[in-house]
Order: sequence, then C-alpha cells, then structure tokens
Amino acid sequence: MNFYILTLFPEMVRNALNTSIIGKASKKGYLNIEAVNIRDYTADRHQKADDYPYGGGAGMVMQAQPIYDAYCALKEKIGYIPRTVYLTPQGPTFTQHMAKEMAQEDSIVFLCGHYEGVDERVLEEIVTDYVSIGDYVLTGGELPAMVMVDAISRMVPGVLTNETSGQSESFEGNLLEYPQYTRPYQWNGKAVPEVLMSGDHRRIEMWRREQSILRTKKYRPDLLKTAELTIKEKALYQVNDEKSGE
Ligand code: 6GU
Repeated sequence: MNFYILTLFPEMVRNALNTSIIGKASKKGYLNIEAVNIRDYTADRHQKADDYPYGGGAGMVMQAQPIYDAYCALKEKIGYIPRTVYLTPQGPTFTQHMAKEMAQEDSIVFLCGHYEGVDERVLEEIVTDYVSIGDYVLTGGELPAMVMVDAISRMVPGVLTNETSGQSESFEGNLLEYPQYTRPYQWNGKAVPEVLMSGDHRRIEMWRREQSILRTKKYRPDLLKTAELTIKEKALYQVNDEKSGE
C-alpha cells in the first residue's frame, strides 16, 4: 500500500515512520511511505508557501498553488484520482473501523495543514475525506497523519507477523484487550493469575473473554453498546442493550 504525505516538515514524518514494525514492513515492500515537501512546489524563488489571511486576523494561511501542484504531481504518478485526507480537528474522529476500511485502498494522500489553516479553495479541489484524531488541537497535521498511517498499515496484509498479530486485540468486536503477563511468575509480590498456568486452553480462553468484557464495562462502557456479546454474556455481566453504562 502507498502512503503519500504532503507536508512542510517531511523529515518529521520520515524519521518517525522508518522505525519499528512500520519501518520493517516498508523495507519488506508491504508499504511504501513517501513524504513530499510542499515547499518544493512553490513558484517563487523565496519558496514561500503561506501568506496573510484575507479579511485579517492572526497567523498565516497555507497557499493553494504549492499544495495543488504537489498533489497534481502525485495524481499523475498514481494514475487516478486518489483518496485524499485532510487532517483537521473539524473532521469526524478517526476509528479502527475507518482504519480497516482505508486499508483496502491502493494509495492514500494525506495533506498536513499548519499555521491557521489552508486556503479553502484547494481543499475543495482535492480533498475527499476530512479526518480528526480526537477532540484537542495540535500544531499541525503531521502527528495525525502518522497516527493514521500506523493504524491503517497494521491492517494491510503482511505488515503484522504472527508475533504482532492483530487477531485478538482491543476493539475487535468492540471489546478492549484482556491483561497480559510474562516472566517472572512472581514480581513485586504479585503472582500471575493461576488460570494462565493451568495449561487448560478452554479455561484460559473463557477467562480472557471475561476479562475483556469486565474491562470494557469498567473503562469504556460506551463501547459495550455495540460490542458483540452473546445473550448469555449480556445476562452474566449485566449489559443492557442500548443503554449500558449510563
Ligand atoms: Cl487532524 N489536526 C490538528 N491540527 N489538530 C488535531 C487533529 C488534526 N485532530 C485532533 N486535533
């Protein structure tokens, strides 16, 4: 899968995404991540990419032309009109469901805004999706773009190996993940839950399922409303349809 990130700070993006699992998957060829410097597409010799806002007010606005030319070069290279995400706190909040859905694409372009924003006319021209990563304000779209690239990449076949499996993890079936333990058996006066030492895989499975449900009920009751629970489980853990946790 190909990710193209339009940014004024390409180094920030490159450094973060060539380490760990994402870096490995890129080296193996499952992912191709390219940071494109918008400044390389400025028309004037001072490489100016922003200007004062019409109507006045604080800060600077990123100009349409360099962004549009950078985008057009990418569109030519990709060969069709790509899905283009503008990172903004004004968009709907990014979810695991969106990550899975976007992982079906062959290529995605991310536009990272900065300063007070981006000239609205270029957004109207190129953006297909507006996405936020949560209800707080960041200084730019780079961190959100990296968050999205990471979450989407994990859903691309081949990126996760057996050791980094995405099979039983938080948000599968809208439940949080069960607690994990490793050696030593005793640490800081605490032992590992006995069931995990039993070797009884059916019991372990049941215990983990129970832990997932209890955790979700405690920390994210909002998720339980749409969690995939059996009728028995709903009764056992007193989860009401529609109104749980309220
Ligand atoms: Cl996508 N951009 C910025 N600048 N701030 C944010 C955000 C995005 N999502 C949450 N806060």
